[in-house]
Amino acid sequence: MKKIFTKTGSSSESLARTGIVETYHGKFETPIFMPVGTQATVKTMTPEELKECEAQIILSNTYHLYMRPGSDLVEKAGGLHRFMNWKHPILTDSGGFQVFSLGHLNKITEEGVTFQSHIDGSRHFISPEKAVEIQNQLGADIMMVFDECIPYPSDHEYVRNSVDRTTRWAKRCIDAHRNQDKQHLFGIVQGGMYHDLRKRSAEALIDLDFPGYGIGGLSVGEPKKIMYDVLDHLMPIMPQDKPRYLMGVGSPDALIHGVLRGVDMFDCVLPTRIARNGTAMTSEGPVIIKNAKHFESWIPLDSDCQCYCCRNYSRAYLRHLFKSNEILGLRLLSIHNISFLLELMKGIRKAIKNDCLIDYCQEFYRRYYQEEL
Ligand code: PRF
Ligand code: ZN
Repeated sequence: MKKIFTKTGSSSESLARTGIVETYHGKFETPIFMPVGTQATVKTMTPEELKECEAQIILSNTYHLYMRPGSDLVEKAGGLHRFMNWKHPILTDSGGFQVFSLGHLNKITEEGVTFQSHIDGSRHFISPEKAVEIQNQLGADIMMVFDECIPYPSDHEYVRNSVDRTTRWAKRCIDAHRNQDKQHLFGIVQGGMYHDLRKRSAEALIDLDFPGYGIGGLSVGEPKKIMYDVLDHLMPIMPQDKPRYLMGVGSPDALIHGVLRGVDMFDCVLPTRIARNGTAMTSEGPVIIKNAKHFESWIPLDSDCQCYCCRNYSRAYLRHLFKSNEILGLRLLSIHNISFLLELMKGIRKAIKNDCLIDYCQEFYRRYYQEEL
């Protein structure tokens, strides 16, 4: 399999590493956070604004784009990059997770999944082949295999059968993939909270020699300790020379714990979602901008932040925008939160290169959570 990951640094105190991933639309540095653009837009932000926040790769969703506007239309537009005017790397999730969490699931069989649209209730069928065909049409730089994301908790026998089916589906995805030079297809490790099944899933997928691996089925309602335990057992058996992507995870604490265990890529709707309900992530912890205490506050959201929002606007103004339901408020907080997480990842990459990652994370943790790491 074509090598897409080059390791550029490592940490003597943990499994963390820095690297570069090469794709058809350019390179990105790891560890990285990928802002989520579910419907071919990172909500409220233009591609220029994303670039100014130093986003290097964004994520979009097969399930949503297939339902609306349809992958045929996106293909006619010249692919997702042209359609949404983002010229840099894009990763698309397979729809596996969304079918299970959003649609009204009707039936899972060996062939695939039947479900009803979350938009109009119409019936659809997605198979591994179909998920790959749609992602080939969308033209993302990194595509994900069609998997089953198992709810937490699930019993061992159910998870074992599901893991084995996800492995068989992964093989079918490889066979269906039509654009191997331009689009990299990642496998997804499942296995719930069971260490033996995580190992079984990882080993089977490693045999299939994917260029990179997602770690799915985590952050689905289990206690954080369970997620970190799974990573502790799983990460040491993952290939060193391939990127590892912890799917749907992006709170500051989980980013730090993931990086310390050797995760390279993350995505999460958290920064943009909480921005739209008026919560900013700052180096001193979350700020709820509507709080009365910001009424006459002339300081920026975060005095350590250089983003467009923090360079130009006071908390008092941002509070006013949110109190008045002005759209600019949603935009400015989204810009800030995305910048904040990307800046955290940049600091993490620098700390790994200088081999002072634990110090960096402890310092961040103390300021953000007023807690020890
Ligand atoms: N599978 C896929 N996408 C995902 C997940 C998964 O398990 C998760 C779980 N956190 C988020 N996104 N395909
Ligand atoms: Zn800012």
